[in-house]
Amino acid sequence: MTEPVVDVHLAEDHAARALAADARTGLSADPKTLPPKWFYDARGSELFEQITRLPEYYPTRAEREILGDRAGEIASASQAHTLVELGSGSSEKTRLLLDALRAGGTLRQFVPLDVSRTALHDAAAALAVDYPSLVVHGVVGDFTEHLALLPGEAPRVVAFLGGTIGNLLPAERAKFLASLRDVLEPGEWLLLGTDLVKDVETVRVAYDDSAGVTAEFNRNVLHVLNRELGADFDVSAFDHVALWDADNEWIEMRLRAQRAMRVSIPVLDMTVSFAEGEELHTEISAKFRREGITAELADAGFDLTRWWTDSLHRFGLSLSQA
Ligand code: AVJ
Repeated sequence: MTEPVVDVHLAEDHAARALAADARTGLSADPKTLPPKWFYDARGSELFEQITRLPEYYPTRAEREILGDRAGEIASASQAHTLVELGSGSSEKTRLLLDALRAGGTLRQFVPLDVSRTALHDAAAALAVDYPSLVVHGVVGDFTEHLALLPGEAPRVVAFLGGTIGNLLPAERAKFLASLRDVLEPGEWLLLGTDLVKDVETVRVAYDDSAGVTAEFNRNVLHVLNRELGADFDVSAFDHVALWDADNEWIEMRLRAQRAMRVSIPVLDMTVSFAEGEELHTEISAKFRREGITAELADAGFDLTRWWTDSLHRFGLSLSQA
């Protein structure tokens, strides 16, 4: 691999400012809310890796099964010169796509976009050995804000995997898909992973595993606030809650205060009170149906041309054209 280029579209202190702003807004709201992107410090990313290996957490394995079966079809349909990956996917899934595009003879460039500069450098270093002729052009940025700057020679396939689109609220999803469509040329591609609606218990235990890893992952956001904002959350005084919202067809994670408390957040010059049993909302993870996601993509100007699921119909992967 030639020396990787990394464009930085985030100021050095962007993360610190964004976290402070999100915490101020979210902890003043009713109900209290924090965006899920703040789970992923080094410890949170490691806990998420552990989650992907839990027996109850099926999405990662289901999506990998689909990619293993369909990467060749994705490569031949798209004829992509550039693979763009939004968010640091597991390098294993990335490799399935890179291998297929290379075998098809079209691959030239890989553009990973992530908020974490270290995640990008690690990804680039790991690929350097096995893809010597691949041009890697990493972008440090937030996929909800920095799509306009996506480099890469057309036609591109933009991969947004893992079901992460389900962490956005419907209005945020619509905005994200429309802005992605805006930056693509007609004929370019979106490869989108979406977890599917299924029996409630299967979903619930995927977000409330028996080993308690997801509970630790959820509580980790309070450690992040303690470290980054000087807060004094008693992390062990919050219970992990995962509940299915049948109307919205999403699973919600919350942190429930075991007792009344006051938490001081010096960096924000703020004190936050929790009532006993009060719940801090930390994540939604929407589950999709084929018709629903097809319509959302169409509304944004994408034509869903291929749709695949794993053998147990738990997860959907769609290939859409701008
Ligand atoms: C990485 C966003 C796809 O929503 O399933 C895992 C994160 N949250 N367990 C998901 C997560 C709780 C995950 N995504």
